[in-house]
Amino acid sequence: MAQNNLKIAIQKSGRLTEDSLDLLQKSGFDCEVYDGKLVSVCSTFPLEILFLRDDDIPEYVQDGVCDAGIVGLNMVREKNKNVKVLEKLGFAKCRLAIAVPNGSDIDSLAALQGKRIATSYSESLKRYLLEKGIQAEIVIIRGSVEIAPRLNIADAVCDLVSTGSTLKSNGLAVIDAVFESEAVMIGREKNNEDISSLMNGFLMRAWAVLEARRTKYIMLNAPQGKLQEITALIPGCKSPTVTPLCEEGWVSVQSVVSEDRFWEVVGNLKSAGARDILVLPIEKIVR
Ligand code: PRT
Ligand code: ZN
Repeated sequence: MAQNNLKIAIQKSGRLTEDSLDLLQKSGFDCEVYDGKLVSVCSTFPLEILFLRDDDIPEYVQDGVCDAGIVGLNMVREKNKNVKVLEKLGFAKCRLAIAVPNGSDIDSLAALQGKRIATSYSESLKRYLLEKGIQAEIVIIRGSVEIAPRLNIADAVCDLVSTGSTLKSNGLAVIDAVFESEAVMIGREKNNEDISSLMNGFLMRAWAVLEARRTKYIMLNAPQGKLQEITALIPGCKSPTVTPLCEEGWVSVQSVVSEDRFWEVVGNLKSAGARDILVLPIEKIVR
């Protein structure tokens, strides 16, 4: 393996793989990927991508086998290694939830006292129950946790839920959530000088893409007399670009709007008199 390359671990094959590769590729880290490949060396940056099982990534980052990793926050919490969450990545969103069979007399966290809960997230569940003062038996199961109540080996389950359809099709309903999760970029608290400098370059490129994904570029026409009112409606818009239009009394305004409040802001702008609102995706933002 080449020396002095930054090493980032991503999941080899699973729910995180495609979005992790997409983020790296959009950030300008071109690499060759094909089935069975374990390491890929980037042609555009001193970076090696290691393809691993997601369970191993927190420990490998902690121990310096790799310098950064993309993994679910659920895995970071479960493994409880000495790693730092550098950035939330906005994909693979889910929550670790506790569910019981429909019709069960367990209807709250408190009612789990003395009951059996099946999970593959035993450490996270153990910490949660301790924090909430609930004493319950944790039944550790690897995979297909939802079936445990039907087999009468547990009264409840604690598993990751995204759409909720797996729980529903197994006749289970959520009664409590342990935490929310999404894919995150992790690293170590401290790195040597060489790795630190590579890491800064790597993160600057990734942040530029992540920031762009969270925002849209907006262009609109506004009556000059309403300019102040209209720009005040654009959150975080300190100095929009304002250009006069041929039509007297009208100006064109350009700014960025965050994706999560987008429709609310556009609705308000329209009501305030903005016209011909154009919205464009942004490729990268470097702050
Ligand atoms: O082989 P390797 O160990 O690398 O992969 P894996 O099989 O352990 O992991 P994988 O690929 O299944 O999941 C990787 C990561 O995706 C998880 O650690 C989470 O961070 C994230 N993620 C997001 C999910 C889900 N959503 C999810 N819904 N991981 C698993 N599920 C499962 C859940 O366990 C349940 O069986 O999907 C089912 C529920 O889905 P819904 O949509 O029916 O609610
Ligand atoms: Zn795994």
